[in-house]
Amino acid sequence: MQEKQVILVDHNESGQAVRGIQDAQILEIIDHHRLGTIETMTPVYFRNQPLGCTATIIYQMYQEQGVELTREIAGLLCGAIISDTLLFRSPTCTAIDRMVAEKLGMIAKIDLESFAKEMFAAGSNLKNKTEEQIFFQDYKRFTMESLEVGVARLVQ
Ligand SMILES: [Mn+2]
Repeated sequence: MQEKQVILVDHNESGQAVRGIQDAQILEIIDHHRLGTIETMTPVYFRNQPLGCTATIIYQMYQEQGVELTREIAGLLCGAIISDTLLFRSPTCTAIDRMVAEKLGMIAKIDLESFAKEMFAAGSNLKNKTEEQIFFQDYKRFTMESLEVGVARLVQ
């Protein structure tokens, strides 16, 4: 059977990847997190930049390839930057993230402040969610030496 070919985006830890990742062929990794535990069988295209959001890297790749962004894609990438950087307030946010989000906001024709407010309100709405759903909402697994560690947090 032909192995599935995957590109890991926004993560590089095997514990955070989709189930069955050990049987897949990883073609590329595009990420902004610390280096984790992924091992590959072959050399891969690996792009890791210390920015506030992977969407900022994706925007750069669009620019490098000379591909125009549609309004929809610009809106999605902009939303990702706002979410990851908590509207530029997270300590990992850089001036590049901010500049890119502003450009994307212009293409998508959205006002960043009000868009962010709506997004955060929707994201922190716990109505109709079970305790389990709330707990695992932002759950991430990390491998530290021989330990498997899970971190869950609730951003309010
Ligand atoms: Mn991210």
